[in-house]
Amino acid sequence: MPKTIKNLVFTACIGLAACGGGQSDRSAVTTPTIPTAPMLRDQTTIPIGVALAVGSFERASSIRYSPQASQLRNLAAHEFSSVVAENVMKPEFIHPQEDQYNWSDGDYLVKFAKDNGMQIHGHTLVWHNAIPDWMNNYTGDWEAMLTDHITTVVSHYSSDISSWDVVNEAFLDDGSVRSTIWSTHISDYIAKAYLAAHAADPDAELYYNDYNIEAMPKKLDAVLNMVSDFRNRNIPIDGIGFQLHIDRYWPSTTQIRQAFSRCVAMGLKVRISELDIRMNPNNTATTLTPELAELQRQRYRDVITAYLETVPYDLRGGITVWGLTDATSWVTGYYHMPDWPLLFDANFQRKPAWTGMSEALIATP
Ligand code: 9MR
Repeated sequence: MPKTIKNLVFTACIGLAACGGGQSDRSAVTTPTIPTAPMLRDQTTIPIGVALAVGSFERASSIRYSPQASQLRNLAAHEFSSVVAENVMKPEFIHPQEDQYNWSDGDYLVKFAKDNGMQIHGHTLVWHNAIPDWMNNYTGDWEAMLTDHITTVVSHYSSDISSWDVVNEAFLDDGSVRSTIWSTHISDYIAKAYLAAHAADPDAELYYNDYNIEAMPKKLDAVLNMVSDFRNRNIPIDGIGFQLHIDRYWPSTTQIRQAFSRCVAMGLKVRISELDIRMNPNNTATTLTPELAELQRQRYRDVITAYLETVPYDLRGGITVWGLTDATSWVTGYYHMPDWPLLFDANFQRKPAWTGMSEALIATP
């Protein structure tokens, strides 16, 4: 596939559209923080995505409400060709009361993406986390409630969202089914979720999304057994999302290649859906030294190369990183230690990690 490096006129247009999405911070239009070219999105024809914060509860990183919102939008629109909501399309935020949906932030993300020629991937319809209280405490017909949620959300976005994480993280690392409100109250809930999503938008690509499936073969066994069972029963599923929340040591690229290959052998699409690479998993570092940054460059390059060499073009659902800058990654808050897992630093500058990803995209069409 030939590479296209788009010209600076096009790049400038993207910048203006990116700044046009909000009303509160027009001054940022005159504050260029973006390198010129080539952008990641121009180095490949597969979707290169980023998870974006949108909600007011994500104020530090929100592309809508943060004081740096316009810079965040600029960076996202220039470098990436695909977006996913880091949080605002999860049930807790999009369906806060049984009779109330909150479309505002999700619609904002969709408009931003469309204004900038980006695809939108939906995340996520069914998960054990980010559930509103009313769902947790539900006393009615659970299957009807879940079907209604899926139908309403997928239908609302059917013109704009072409792929969904339908069920997220339904298995434990040992391959057993995770016990959740859904498994407790609805028999065969995973299959029912895919049927409901497909009925609401027959054109949408439907993914199963999980972490550690690149590293734990028994967990991937469970996912692929589910796919085989679905195929026997005519239940639609198109692909597997490998979150790839990984670190500098673990897992090996050999393990990652083997896991991708197993999906490819079954004709499944494969997305890298939430990529980030922790560089301080043992809490021994206090800064990203040049040596660590170089290791991260190589690690990003090797992981992306593994994907491109293992997954044939037609089965590539794309690569998405889980956040824009190191300053607001979920990783540091979750693990309570310093880290720098993403492609851009706190000042919106490309890191060596960016170079590693770029090297892989350019080397392996
Ligand atoms: O990055 C997300 C963080 O802001 C949220 O607090 C958290 C809980 O909703 O979810 C994080 O994103 C997760 C994603 O939705 C599913 N895979 C794991 C991600 C990191 O925890």
